[in-house]
Amino acid sequence: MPLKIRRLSNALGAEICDINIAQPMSESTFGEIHQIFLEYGILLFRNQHISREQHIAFSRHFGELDRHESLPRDRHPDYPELLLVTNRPNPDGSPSDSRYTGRLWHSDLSYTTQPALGSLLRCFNLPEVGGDTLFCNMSMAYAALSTGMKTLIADLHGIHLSGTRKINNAETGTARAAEVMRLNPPIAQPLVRVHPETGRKALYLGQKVKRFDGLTEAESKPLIDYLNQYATQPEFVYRHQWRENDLLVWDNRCTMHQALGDFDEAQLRHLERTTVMGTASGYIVANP
Ligand SMILES: O=C(O)CCC(=O)C(=O)O
Repeated sequence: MPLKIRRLSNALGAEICDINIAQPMSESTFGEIHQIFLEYGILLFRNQHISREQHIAFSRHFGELDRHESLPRDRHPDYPELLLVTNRPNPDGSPSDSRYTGRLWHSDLSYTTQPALGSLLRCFNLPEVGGDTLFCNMSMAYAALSTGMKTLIADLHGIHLSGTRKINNAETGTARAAEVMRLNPPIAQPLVRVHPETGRKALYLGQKVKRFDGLTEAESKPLIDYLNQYATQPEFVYRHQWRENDLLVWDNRCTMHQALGDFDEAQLRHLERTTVMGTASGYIVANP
């Protein structure tokens, strides 16, 4: 029997209903899930009371998992395949390094030469209200551009930086930011990427891009700002309101996302992510 799905928004996303991802899965069932993933860009599985091992095992169906060498401080101490996205303070009482993860529009690991294929984020704890995440469909956004704009941007490469920025006037972790920058030099990525499985073109940008290779920051900024605003307009967006035990899977090759700060930071928000490794893309920039 085909899987039951419920679309999440006009732009992207589908919930796969009535499935327990902890159960052993046949190749044909995963094949169906994979087709839905390629078609809708985001998959939602609700009510997944799974162990960390089961989260990791299910993620492996999508491909080889990253061990998060580019973000060593944010890894789970016992499971390098799990990245913590949490505001739970460290055991010594200091603030969590990952409490502001994802506050800029981005695609995971775009600042490496092997950007992520997909990410599987599982929700443990939520604030009373808010803590939502926005996603946008970058293939849909690309397809709706004018022919002239498509021609103009065809050969541009955006330089993706790994660094963080100040949020709410708080330093997001100077030592962590310095380490992430040292481990991850700026990488130029094609502004238009061809999805290796669907063949569809998609914009590949986000707020970690400050300029295009070969152009100055001042020359690049208007186009970067325009394309980021254009791609994140409501027509292309899905807003996910989390529930505990949600597992959300997204295709980083054709979507961007942003974690919102729309919640009381005194309340716990704790999620854990696996990251599926993608294909090689981009090059190190000598003079960032
Ligand atoms: O916390 C979230 O909602 C999203 C986290 C994020 O941006 C990421 O895992 O890349």
